[in-house]
This record gives sequence, structure tokens and C-alpha cells, in this order.
Amino acid sequence: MKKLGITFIFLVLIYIQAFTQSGYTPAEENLKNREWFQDAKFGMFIHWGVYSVMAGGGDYGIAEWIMNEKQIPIKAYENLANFFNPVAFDAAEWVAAAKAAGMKYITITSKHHDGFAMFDSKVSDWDIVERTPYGKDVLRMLKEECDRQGIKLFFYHSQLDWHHPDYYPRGRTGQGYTGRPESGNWGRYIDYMNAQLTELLTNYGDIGGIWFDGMWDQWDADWQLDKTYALIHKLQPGALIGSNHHKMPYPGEDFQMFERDLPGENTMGFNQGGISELPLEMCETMNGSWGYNIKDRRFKSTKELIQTMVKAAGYGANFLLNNGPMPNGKLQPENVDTLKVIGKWLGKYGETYYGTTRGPVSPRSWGATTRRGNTVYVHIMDLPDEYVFLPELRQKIESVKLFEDQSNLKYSQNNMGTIITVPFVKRNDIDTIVVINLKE
Ligand code: H79
Repeated sequence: MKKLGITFIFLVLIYIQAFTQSGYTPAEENLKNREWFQDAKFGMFIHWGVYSVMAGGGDYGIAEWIMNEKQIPIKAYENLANFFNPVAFDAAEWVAAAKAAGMKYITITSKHHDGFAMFDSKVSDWDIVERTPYGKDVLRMLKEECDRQGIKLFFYHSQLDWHHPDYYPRGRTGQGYTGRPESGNWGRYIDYMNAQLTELLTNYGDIGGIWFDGMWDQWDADWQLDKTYALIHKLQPGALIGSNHHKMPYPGEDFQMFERDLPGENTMGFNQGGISELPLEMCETMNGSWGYNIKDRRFKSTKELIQTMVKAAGYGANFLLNNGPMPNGKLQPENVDTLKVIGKWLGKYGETYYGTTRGPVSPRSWGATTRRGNTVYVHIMDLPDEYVFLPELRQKIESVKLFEDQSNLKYSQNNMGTIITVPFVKRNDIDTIVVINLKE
């Protein structure tokens, strides 16, 4: 009887596993890429499309959403493509700026919610090659340059589509103004999306992965994730799939992202999911906008960005920092300056960041910890005391030094944890780093 019970539990467990993973076992190269991704830590997000031409239309907080926010019907919105002529676009410059910042990958919008393909699509003419005077496939140009400079390229792809007639029934957005017919074939839309994804996964060599967004537009729709994810993993088993649905990852996803919030936080009001065991990534804007907004001058300081980047690392999360290039093809000069400062900081302190995992103490109001093997890095950002307390850190310690000058720091341990003296005179404004070497 007992044996039967155990067999039954065993079968249930197998069933649950098969059910929750939908049969997905990541390929070896996928697992390798996950590791690469976690070690790489820092990437550049790029929001660029025909909406960039409108530069927010004089409003804060509007950029790539302008079609929806200003209720611009498709026929009128399509005119924008006629003015998208980024003659100053230089892929080498973008990739060099990313590299100078210490970034290891770029995630660019292949299609945002307006449905416009920033690549040469054969299944739609709503794309950069067919509709703009520029007429060139910028994704191809960027990919070639990324290959040259050793940067991985990911594609952001919106599942939500305000332009395609078959995106029907419609969700919470894109209602009532677009001029689309009040009918459509959802299955055909999914086929269309999969056809564009097939183009992206076959015509651009090896890509880093696909960054989905937009499922939150309608939860009840039949997104057929299994089909789309299986297609991607079949075409490029190593490509990492993530989706910005703000929930716990679905089967078939390879990493989890958090939009403008540290993992587990929900200041934005839509990050309601928990934290999974998959590789994590937090994305953040330089000002308050993703796409180019001419009025948005609320640029975050390099101090704030570096501290957020390090705190994300304290959760084990990557940092995907956005750029909204201008319609002429140039990155915003303010952003280029910021990237240089971050790059300089990483040039000096990168050892405490790249290739680390989350540290033994989860992020605190004073900072965060990261770790590589037996080395723990304590990042002190805002500590009003001369002492930092690391609860639960009871492992035997080999040495405690200040990263900056390798000077030894005083410490003591008891059964509650470790206390380290970090003199005020040794502090710097952004991140004072203490290096703890633990005994084997
Ligand atoms: O691409 C960038 C944004 O355009 C996109 N994601 C980043 C990376 C984005 N779209 N929306 N949001 C971010 C915020 C989401 C707002 C939501 Fe809602 C709140 C979605 C669901 C509730 C607003 C209200 C939109 C639908 C209802």
C-alpha cells in the first residue's frame, strides 16, 4: 500500500513537471547562453522607430506610445514613415558607445506596439525598407557591426500590434481610433507574428534572444506561446526568450525581466510577479522615456544609474539601460556622455560586478552585495554609520579589504553575522566597495 502511495506521488510529480515545463528542456547552448548572459550583466536597450520622428509631440511621458496616446489613426500615422530618414545613423558609433559603457549586448526594437518593422520583412510592407526614404534594414546594419565588435544582439518584439488588422479582438489599448475593421482573424495574426520572428531568427545570423512585450494588453487572448516559443527554440536553440508580462515566467522562457523596478519591487504598479530562478534582467530609462522625447530632460544622474545597476546585481539581475535615439539616427548626446562615465566606473570597478552572482546579503537601503566564488563584494552606497552589518555571514574570513586601496579593514564576527568598520574618510560618493575573502 505504502509502495503504491509512493509510486502515485512519483507519477504526480512527473505529471506536474511535464505540465509546467510543457516539455521544454533548454538545449545545451541555451544553458551556456544563460550563463553568458548572467556574467555579461550589462546591456543597451534601444527604442527606435517611426515614433521617434514625433519626439513625444511636446508632451512628457509620451514617445513610442504616441499613436495610442494621441489617438492617431493608422492612415495618418503611416505618414510618419515618410519622414523617417536617419541619414546620420552609424551602427559602428552605436556599438562603440555601448562597448565604451561596458555593455556586452544590445536589445533593439524590431517591432514596437505600432507594428512597424525596423527590418526588411517579406510578410508585411509596413517596414523600414518599403516605407521610409532611408530604405535600409537598420537591424542588418547593426547586427553586422555587433558581430564585428563582439556584441550580442537581441530583438525586442511586441506581441501587441496597433496596426495589423488581424490583431482582433483588440485588448485594452489601440481601441476605437485606428481605422482598422471591426473584425479580424486572431490565428492569422499569430501566424504573421511567427512569420516575422522566423525572419528575425533566420536572416540575421545568431542572435542573443527575443524580448517579448505586450501580452498584458489582453490576458485572455490565445497567445499560443508554446507554438511561438517552440518555433524560436527550434530555429535557434541558443536564443534566450524573455517576456515582459510582469508575471512569473511561463514554460519555455529562459530569463525574467523587470521593467523600471528592481526585482521584487513594484513602484511602477505593474510588476506583480515574484522572482524566479531564471536569469534576471532589470530595464531602466535614462530619463523618463523609452523612445526619443525632446522635452524630457529629467536625465538620471550617473550616480543614480550606477547605484541602480549595482543594486540589480545584488539581486543577481542584469541591467538593460535604454537609449532612445533621435530621428536623425544619432544617440542623444547627453546619453553618450552618461555612457562614458558608467564605462569609466566599470573600467575601474568592473571586477566587483561582471561575472558575479547575487551576494550573501540581499540588497539593503545602504547598498548591496555581489559574489564570485569565495569573494564577496560589499557595495556601500548610503550608510550613515561607520559600521556595516552583514547578517547571517558567519563563514570564516580570510581577509577584509577596501577595494580602492587594498587596505585592511577591521571586522568582528559573532553568531549573528559580521560587522565591518568602514571609515567615513575612506568613503566615496557612489559606491564604497569592501572585498571579503572567505576561507575555503
Ligand atoms: O517598450 C517600453 C514600453 O513602451 C513598454 N515596455 C517598455 C519596455 C510598456 N508599455 N506599457 N508599459 C510599458 C507600461 C505598462 C502599463 C500597463 Fe496598462 C499598465 C499595462 C497594463 C497596465 C496602461 C494601462 C496600458 C494598459 C493599461
